[in-house]
Amino acid sequence: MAVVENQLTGVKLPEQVTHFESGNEMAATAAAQINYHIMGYFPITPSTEVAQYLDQMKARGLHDIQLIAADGEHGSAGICYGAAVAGARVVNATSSQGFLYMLEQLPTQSGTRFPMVLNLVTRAVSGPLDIRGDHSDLYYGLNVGWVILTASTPQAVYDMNIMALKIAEHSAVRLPVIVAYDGFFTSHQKRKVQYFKDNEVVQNFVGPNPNHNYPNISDPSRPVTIGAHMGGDDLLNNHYQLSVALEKAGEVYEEVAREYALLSGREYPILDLYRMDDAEVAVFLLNSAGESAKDTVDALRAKGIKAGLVRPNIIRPFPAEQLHQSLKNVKALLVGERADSYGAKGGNLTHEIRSALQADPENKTIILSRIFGLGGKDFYADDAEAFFKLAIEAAEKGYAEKPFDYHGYYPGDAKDALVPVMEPMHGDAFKTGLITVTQNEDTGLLKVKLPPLSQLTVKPHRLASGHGACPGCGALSALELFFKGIEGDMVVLFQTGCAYVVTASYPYSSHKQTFVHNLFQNGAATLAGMVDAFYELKRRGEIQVSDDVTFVMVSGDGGMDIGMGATVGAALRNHKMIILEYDNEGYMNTGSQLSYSTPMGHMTSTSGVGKTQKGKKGHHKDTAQILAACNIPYVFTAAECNPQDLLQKAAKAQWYANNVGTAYGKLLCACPLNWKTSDHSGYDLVKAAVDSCFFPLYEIEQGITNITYNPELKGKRIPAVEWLKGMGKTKHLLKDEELLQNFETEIERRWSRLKLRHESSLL
Ligand SMILES: Cc1ncc(C[n+]2csc(CCOP(=O)(O)OP(=O)(O)O)c2C)c(N)n1
Ligand code: SF4
Repeated sequence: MAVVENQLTGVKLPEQVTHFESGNEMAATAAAQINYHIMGYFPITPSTEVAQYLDQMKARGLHDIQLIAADGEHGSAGICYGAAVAGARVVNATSSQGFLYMLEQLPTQSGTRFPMVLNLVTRAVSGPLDIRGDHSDLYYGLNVGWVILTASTPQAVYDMNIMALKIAEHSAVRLPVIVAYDGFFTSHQKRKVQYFKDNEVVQNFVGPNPNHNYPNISDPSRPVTIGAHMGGDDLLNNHYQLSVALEKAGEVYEEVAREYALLSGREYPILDLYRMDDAEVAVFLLNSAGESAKDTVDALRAKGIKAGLVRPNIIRPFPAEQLHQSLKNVKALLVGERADSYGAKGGNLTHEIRSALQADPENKTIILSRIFGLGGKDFYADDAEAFFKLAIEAAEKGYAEKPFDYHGYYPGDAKDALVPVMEPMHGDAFKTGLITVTQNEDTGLLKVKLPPLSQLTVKPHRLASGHGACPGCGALSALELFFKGIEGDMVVLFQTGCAYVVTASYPYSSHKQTFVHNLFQNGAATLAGMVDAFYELKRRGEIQVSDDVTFVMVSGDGGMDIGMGATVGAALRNHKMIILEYDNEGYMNTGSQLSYSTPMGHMTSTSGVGKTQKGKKGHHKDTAQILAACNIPYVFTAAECNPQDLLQKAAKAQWYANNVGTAYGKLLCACPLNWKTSDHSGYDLVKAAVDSCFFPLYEIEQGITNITYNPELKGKRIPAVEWLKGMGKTKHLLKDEELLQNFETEIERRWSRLKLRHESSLL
């Protein structure tokens, strides 16, 4: 127990525990102590850990929050909105693309005045993709009508999460609140922190849930209409009220921060003004960089330079008045921003500061703007010194030579250019003529003739060695096997996931054929555009290509959750392409969170096992049947353990994609890292999954189901437990008869239906 008395008042403080924790841990701790009703979430680095920590706590029975794994961030924001409309207390966490993907929902939440708290763990926005921290995501949120608190340390993350709910629910505010903290710098680095020992202290501070006093859907005796559309006057009035409430949130923030300081001993003024009393030159920085630059201020002060630093704790409402007061005597201020407002000659906050100072005709502060630290580029003391040097120069000259610039860029040197280690390959290199596909004149169904597999080794790998997959990763070997069945040129589009991340890390690429990456959930739509444009350009004679190219979208099972809408859309339009899903039963790239394809009871980082939780709830998604219902010409499942079968299906998929329309295939692949197995057991595990009929191998060709490998007829059927006992992620299932029985029953139900379909071409 480090603090017993409030150093401000001398009053005894409630007991606090001192720990060494990260920002994400502290956000989760605050949420668990508040004991929110609902968290709708979707994983994305670096915010994912918040849901993971909450899941682990839930498994230990430490809170009651209903953690709802959404199908994407748009869905997670919808879940949160719906729960808020029901009068529940709601929390969420996201980053970067996730924030952008949910953006559409955010003005509705504020415009209809339903409070909630969203942790925005800031990270660079694509493109190109970079998962490290900057503020480009946060800047998209400046206009959504949410209060925005900026937490610069793990301690502040905890404290502000508690303050945020009280501000959100204050009767004069009734708005959602973002707590923004820096991805990796604050989210992952552990620091000394304190939190209240007793959850009740936190719960008493935030008070009882006031949402029941406002219109919501949870009281059928008081019917309400929420979200009626508005005409111009009403909308203007609505937004005026929102604007007033957001302004009011600034005063409420001060009130709540004061009250919190009395409880905790920790103060969060609107502006953290470091040695600003008599500062003549200053730097303005958000969040963690602001903390780092304090040492530089001290060093400059030691040299007699009147330097100071401004770091806000809240940016919505924007603290214009406080800034203009604090900058009264400052001759030059450099505003460092981790996001640009392209073409505006300064990031958003630069312009907001300029406009704040405009209100004071006496103010003569010269404002410089520097964009720095994008994509997680570190900010060191040298960088802070460079910022102060620019401010000092401007103060001395009375003007800024270059008011706006980027900091830290460089032209590169020709001598550092990488020499390609291999040339991309195409055309004949990938054509063996050994695979033939013919169509039966009567049935219209395809027949594939394959050579002995050894002969196909003449076809080069399409993925170069040296990629970064884990040892024993089944995804890349299964993809390579599938590619062996495709003759000629391909254009591949990978959605975000392990297979993309480990094969295309700038400036390297393992792809010998044309490769494109686009947003996690939008691959099928993007490839649809590519393929149709390709055929249109060809039809108009604008491109000369002798042979058709095969277009393939590659996605993990997670990508088929968030990207299901785009996938179904592409399938229903029947574009000439293959959609290939490698199913490793989870979101592995982001740290093994559950996907809808994760089987029931399997342990992931968001379906933990403990006193009150037994792995994933609900059965695995039957994606093949969903795609079959789109009536595309060809659907298949395949696995590396039956290579001949897989290659036949690849050849058929190619024929259908090039001649008819969409083909979809699902490959089961081992992920030794997250299945918690040895590196060499992937093949056997996938085979066991197939032989237990958990993952039956079949195709649906022009609507006709055909089981291509029947372990029962071959006398190879095994109980599912034989498969499950081979993996660390399912060890607990072996001791749980009820769960095991439930799992086996579902496998049997799906397998029996498949057999009926196989027997009747009408089903
Ligand atoms: C809109 C959006 N939300 C979340 C993410 C974060 N994200 C990137 S890859 C991934 C998981 C991929 O899982 P899966 O498709 O199963 O492929 P795997 O990594 O397992 O190979 C997630 C959650 C993102 N990039 N964009
Ligand atoms: S985490 Fe799993 S899927 Fe990803 S590269 Fe490693 S083994 Fe492959």
